[in-house]
Amino acid sequence: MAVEKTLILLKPDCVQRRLMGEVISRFEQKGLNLIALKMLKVTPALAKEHYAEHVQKPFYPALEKFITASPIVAIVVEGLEAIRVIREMLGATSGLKAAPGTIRGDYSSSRQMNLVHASDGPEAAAREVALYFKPDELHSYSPTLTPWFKADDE
Ligand code: 3AN
Repeated sequence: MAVEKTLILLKPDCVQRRLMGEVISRFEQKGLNLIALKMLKVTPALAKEHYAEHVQKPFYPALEKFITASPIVAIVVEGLEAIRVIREMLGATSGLKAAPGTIRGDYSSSRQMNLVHASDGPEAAAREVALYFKPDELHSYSPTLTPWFKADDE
């Protein structure tokens, strides 16, 4: 099992709706480590880099308007299979389709205002972490509770 880093964004709707603590708590309670965290305003240029795969799509102007409308929080989370685990914790892209018990399923009723972004694979994670953080802003550490989250041979 690989220890992975993944980029999380608490999107403008998450910040505005006072759900930052709730979402961060879920990652902490799962046993994942937050190793970098900052609040920032996404510029149109950063939005185009982040959403490079969507820039040509008809919905992109609305997506850019939304993601640049209000501050976001960027977080790097580290943990075993963190990329897949967190995508599953978020649920489907649309809050209307996301399963109950997932973050979007519990708190979102929207495809655009779906509260949280998470990298969808190892290449995206490496690219996206580098978009928001310099290498010396990442702070890996071993929590003292580690022996209580999983057995040594897992
Ligand atoms: P996820 O956040 O689950 O990785 P992506 O990367 O496919 O989802 O989409 C990112 C954002 O792009 C969505 N939150 C939504 O705002 C917008 N988006 C994606 N697909 C569509 C679509 N078919 N129509 C409108 N907006 C879309």
